[in-house]
This record gives sequence, C-alpha cells and structure tokens, in this order.
Amino acid sequence: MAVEISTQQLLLGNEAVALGALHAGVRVATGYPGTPSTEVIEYLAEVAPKDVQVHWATNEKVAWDEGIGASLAGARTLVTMKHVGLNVAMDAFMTSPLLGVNGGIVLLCADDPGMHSSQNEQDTRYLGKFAGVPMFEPSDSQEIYDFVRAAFEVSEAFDTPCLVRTTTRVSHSRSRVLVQAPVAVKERTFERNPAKYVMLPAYARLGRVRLLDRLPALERWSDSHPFTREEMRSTAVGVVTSSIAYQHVREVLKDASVLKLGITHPLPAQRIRDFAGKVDRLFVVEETDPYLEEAILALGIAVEGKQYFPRAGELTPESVRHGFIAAGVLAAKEGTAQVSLPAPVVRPPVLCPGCPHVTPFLVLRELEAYVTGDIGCYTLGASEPLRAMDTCLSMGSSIGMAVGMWKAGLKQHPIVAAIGDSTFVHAGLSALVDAVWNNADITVVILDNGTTAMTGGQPTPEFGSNVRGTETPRVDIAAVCRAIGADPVVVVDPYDVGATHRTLLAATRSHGVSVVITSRPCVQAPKKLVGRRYSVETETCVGCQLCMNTGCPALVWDLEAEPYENRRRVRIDQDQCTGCTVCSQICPQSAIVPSSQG
Ligand SMILES: Cc1ncc(C[n+]2csc(CCOP(=O)(O)OP(=O)(O)O)c2C)c(N)n1
Repeated sequence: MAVEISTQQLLLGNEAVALGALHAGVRVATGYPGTPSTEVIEYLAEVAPKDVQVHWATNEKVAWDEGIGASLAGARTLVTMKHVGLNVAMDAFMTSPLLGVNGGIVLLCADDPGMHSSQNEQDTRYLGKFAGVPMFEPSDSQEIYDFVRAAFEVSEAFDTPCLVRTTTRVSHSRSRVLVQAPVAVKERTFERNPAKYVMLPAYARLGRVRLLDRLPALERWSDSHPFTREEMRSTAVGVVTSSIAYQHVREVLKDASVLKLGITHPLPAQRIRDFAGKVDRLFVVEETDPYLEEAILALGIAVEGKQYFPRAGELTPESVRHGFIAAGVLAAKEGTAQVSLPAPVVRPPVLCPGCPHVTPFLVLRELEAYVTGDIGCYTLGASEPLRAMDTCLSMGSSIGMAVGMWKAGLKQHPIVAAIGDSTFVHAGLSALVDAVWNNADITVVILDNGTTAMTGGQPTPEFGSNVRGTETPRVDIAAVCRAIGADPVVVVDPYDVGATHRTLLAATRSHGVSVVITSRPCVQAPKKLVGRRYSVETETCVGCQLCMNTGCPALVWDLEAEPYENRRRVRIDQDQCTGCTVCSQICPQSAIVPSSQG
C-alpha cells in the first residue's frame, strides 16, 4: 500500500468510496470528473499501489465501456461519474446488465441536489431501477465504505453491475470509518463466451431474460440484508428513508421509528410492509423525487411524503422540520432552538483575475455574434459584465446547437460555438465532424486552457500527463480539427487582445467551419501564475469604465481618488492582479501600466 491503512480514519465520503474499492480488491478505476464525484479517482490515484490502474477517461461513456472491458477481462473495476455523466454513459450502461460481469464492477454515481455545480437536478435512482441493477444508497462515510465493498461481492454473486448512488452531502461530508482488512480476490481472466458478451438480438433476448430472472432473487436478498435497518421507537410515526435524508430525520424527529434503507433497488418490499404494519402514520422522507414514495404506494401501502417535503433542491434539517410541522407531527415551536442568522450576501461566481477566457468573450460581444455556449468555467461568459453567451444546454451541445441555428437560417450575425478543451474532447469532437459534414457556416472557438478547470484542474488529453503525473502522449487539438476538415484552424493567444480580435473577425467572415483555438494555460493550474502586476495612473484615468467590461475581480473602484467629471476612477487590487495585461490593452487612455513595485 502506498499509504498506511489504520483501522479508524476520518474520511470524506468520496475517499471512503476509493478505500472501500481498494480494500475490495479493485484493479481498474476510471471515470470522468464532475462535482460531487471527482475526489474518488484523485484519492485513489494517491493511495492505490501502482499495480492498480487509475485514470481519467475522456467522457463517461468511454469510462463505462473501459470498465466493462476490464470487468470482462477479470478485474474488479470501479467507474465514477456525476449524475449527468450517467446520461452520457446510459446507452452502454443499460445494456451492460444483459452481458453480466466477470470481475465485479461498481458504478459510483454522485447526484447534485440543489445544483451546486450542475446543469440540472436529477434523481439517479430511477436510472438504477430502469437498468435493473442492484442499487446502494449510503448515508455516511462508514456506509459508503461498507456498501462499496459489499457491492463488488454482489456484482459477482449476481452477475450484474452494481450502482452506488451518493448525493453531495454524503460525498462531501467527513465522518469516522472503521476500515477492515483488504480481501484477497480470486484471479479471473477473460473467457470467450459470445452468447453472453455479444449483444446480437438473439443473444440480447437471452440476456434480457437473465436480467428479469435475477430481479426476484435480488429482491429476496434485499429483504434479508442487514443494510436495511429497522429502528423501532415510538409507533406513532414511522419514516422510511435513505441517504442523507436519514440523518436529517434522526436530527429532527428523534422519537420516530425509522426504516433505514441501504438498498433502494430492488426495494425490500416485505420489510417495508412489516414496518408499515407497526406504525400509525407512515412517512417517506427523501431528497428530490418521490422514488420511494411511488414504489411504496405501488405496494398498496398508504404513505405520506412529498406533500410535505420539497422536491426541488437539497433537503435540509430545516425543510424536514417544516415538513413535519406541516404534517402536524411537530408543533411549530418544537425543535427550533436554532439561531436564526441573516441570509448571507449573495456573491455570484466570477472568472478569476487573469482568466484567459475573458478576451474571446469581449470580442464576441463586440461582433454581436450569436454564441452557443457550453459547460465549464467559461459558462460565466453568459453573466454580467461579459454577457456574450446566448445558450448552454449540456456538455458538448454548443457545436450541434450552432449547426441547428445555422440550418434554421439565422443570418443576421455570425454563429459561434464556444467550448472548452476538456468539453471538446468529451462530446464536441463528433459534433465538429457533423458540422463539417453538413457544410455548416459557423465558427467554433475552443477555449483551450490546457485543463479541466471547472472541476479542479484535472489533466486533459493534451496535458502530457495523467492523474498520477505519469507522462503521456499529447493529443494535438489543432491537428485533430484540421484532420476533420475545419478550415481555417487558427491558434491565438487570448492575452493578445488585438490578435484575438483580428482572428475572430476573420474566422467569422470566412465560409464553412472555422476553428479558433484560444490557447493559454489556466491561471490557476497547476499553480497560480502571476506576472508583473499592473496599476492605474490615477491622473490619466478618465473613469470611462471600459476595463470594467472584463469583469476582472482585480479591478475595483478607487474610492480615494477624485472622480473625473463625476465618474469614479478605477484602481487595481495588487493582491489579485496576475499581470495578464488585458485591461491595459483595452484602456483607451493608456492609463493602466506596469506597477512600479513589479
Ligand atoms: C455530463 C457531464 N459530465 C461532467 C460534468 C462536470 N463538468 C462541468 S464542466 C467540465 C469540464 C470543464 O473543462 P473545460 O471544458 O476544459 O473548461 P474549463 O472549465 O477548463 O474552462 C466538467 C467535467 C458535467 N457538467 N456534465
């Protein structure tokens, strides 16, 4: 082991996933970054011995395909992604239970209720049920560790992939974990079996029957498993719950009896029936959708739930308390010993000082381009003051949407797709092929900062090294675009405002699919880059505020300087300035100059 394993550790939920997998004998782990799942692969890369293969894939479908390949070749395998990532992997994921496994395979899928860092809110439990796989829902780091270990056993015992579904608070909370000795896993190797592993319709029909036959056996297993825990207290109120909602129920309604579910597909139907028979009023408390509630109603059991508890956003102890007050279970004043603090001032996210994504958006706004955007730090190009992005749907959608707009006949302004380098490799490549093939008249701007900045700076295929820092070949994005047939393909430095302007203007005036790659490393990766700082010459500044259009947080109002004709002058916060020079290049007065202290 690269890191010593003690018996008790304080672990982040995502670290517990990694350690649980490691102690279950995982040999291959892959995934695509996405909050709140990202730390699993990063931690595993740190603690796993070098003979455990840990790497990032280019997208979630590729990760799942690699995972299934590794499983069939005999390795216990972990694949990680966030909820929307499972949509990307869904085609392969849906068919994989028909093939079954060789080495156990576990998918860790982390949902983001409340959309702290996501384009939508989605309850993955429906997808687990849809695919017909055993699904585990842990509520703290100990359960994550135990459930992940168990999931590998279940995967092999029932010949099916397993899903461990977490949510933000479980993935990102730290709690004590008692770790067990690693298991010794039996060696397996690939055995040819086309009738099981080749999904021709004739074989797939058999696979579908195997899947359906497996479900009753899994339900019996779920009914008898200790991961379903009945905690009997007062019989006036019984609550069926799982995941983080369990913690909130225990905090808010200490006297209630609880049926705590650890396996939420297949549901332990008999245990639910038995529990319902022991309590006067039965509630379900669950985050986001009424997944458990609908299933319990379908069993013919009367249950109360979403009429009291919110469906949108994260559950909190407060929202659970309010729900029970509305249901008449708690009196309004009960359990409200909370200190009520004023709501914090909202501070919208902004691009970092020196972010190389700023200039292309300044130029695109000036060109009045229709900009179909994509997902990454640069989505902030839609916000004030840049206001240069018109749409954003899902990862990789920008190019297809630009083609669609062009097909629909939008002509007044140039149509530009803006996409980050990681997103381009994730789902933009085939869309670029489509654009060229369909003879579209669009410009694609690849905002190439050499990293996956939004999720914390994971390496991309052009980075030159992988998650463990091992050297890898670099994928040349410009060469790929040329090979696809985009023309022209121009690389420009976004810190050079004039060159970026000229390049984008020429590209949007050309016909066909043009690509402009704005190439500059992320200012934060691998560590904060700082050049010579700049400052404003107060007497030269006329308060025109043009520099403020960059949205750079280092530019602030100079409250001490005399205003110029009633306009506030600007100052540069020296602690934040990175010396990118963009504001200096656009200042019409040439008032922004290198600081004397350097
Ligand atoms: C399907 C899906 N997978 C993963 C994510 C998480 N995520 C959001 S943006 C992003 C990539 C950002 O990298 P890049 O496109 O290079 O832009 P940057 O943030 O570096 O500017 C990822 C992985 C997501 N939102 N959707």
